[in-house]
Amino acid sequence: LKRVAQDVRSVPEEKVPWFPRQMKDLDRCNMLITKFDPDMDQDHPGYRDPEYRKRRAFLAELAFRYKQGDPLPTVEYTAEEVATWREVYQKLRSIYPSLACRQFLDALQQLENECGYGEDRIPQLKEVSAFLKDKTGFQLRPVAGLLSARDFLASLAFRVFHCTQYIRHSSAPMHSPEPDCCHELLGHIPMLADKEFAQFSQEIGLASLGASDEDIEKLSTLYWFTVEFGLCKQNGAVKAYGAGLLSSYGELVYALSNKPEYRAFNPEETAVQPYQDQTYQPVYFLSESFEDAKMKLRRFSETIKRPFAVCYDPFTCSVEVLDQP
Ligand code: HBI
Ligand code: FE
Repeated sequence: LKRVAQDVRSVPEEKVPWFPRQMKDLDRCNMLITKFDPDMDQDHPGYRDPEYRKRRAFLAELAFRYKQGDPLPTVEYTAEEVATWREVYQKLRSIYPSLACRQFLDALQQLENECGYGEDRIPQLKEVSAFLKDKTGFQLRPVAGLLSARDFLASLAFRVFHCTQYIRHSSAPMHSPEPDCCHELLGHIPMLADKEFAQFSQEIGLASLGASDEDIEKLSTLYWFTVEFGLCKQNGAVKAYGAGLLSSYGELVYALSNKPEYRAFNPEETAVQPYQDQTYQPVYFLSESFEDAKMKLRRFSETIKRPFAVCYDPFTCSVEVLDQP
């Protein structure tokens, strides 16, 4: 009863959407979006492949059963899956040195040296999670597919990153309509090993907790144009740091050609820019540095109205909710 009374006091009038307060609450952040999955989307390259769909259902089950704190499931990948990985890895690896940002290249080198990254095998989430934990405190959690923006962003507040464990269909190695392990392991993981970038990611997550649907849409658009498709300046050249670019050969080359339009990253503008999830982006946003992007995002977050403030306690891995005076 006492708790109810306190809750009522801290959230006057407007209803605040539920959000996780402790890491184990992430077990409830499991809302999947099925628009790109191979059972629902007729354009998915695996839609007409019953073997592929069976495999996906098996891996989905592993993710559904996972509870916070469980050991991460190990997957025995088939020869066909490893062949797809090899093709993706070789193709992308060859263009990274000229197109990817410095932080990405440094971390990928470390992952190759210390974490079994390479073209011959698909890294296991367990080993990658341990690597990240050492570098930035981020850890991984398996997920069966595309998660709702609210649930996905909430986990970032706890430095938890949801990772799919399946691989794209072998008929389309250069593109996947949904996240897959190539996207997570090649696109996201190296960046999450960078301290500045890890903090940037967590701050988007913290800003999302209990936010209105409208603000979630803005934050997820910001996430899209930074974490997924962001570019940054380094030594006078434009480099990619977005995971959607770093896991798609075609779009990475396109984004760094002279064809697309670039604009300076500015959260107010970026947050309302319409985006493309079917084809290449019509516009990319360029940051001066992660430090700069983080500061701008922080200022923007302060303009998001919530009837409370949140503060992450790294000792208990929980979110403290403070009443705003
Ligand atoms: N779900 N599994 C998964 N992986 C992502 O990268 C992902 C997601 N859901 C939403 C999302 N990314 C973002 O594009 C934003 O909507 C937050
Ligand atoms: Fe992603």
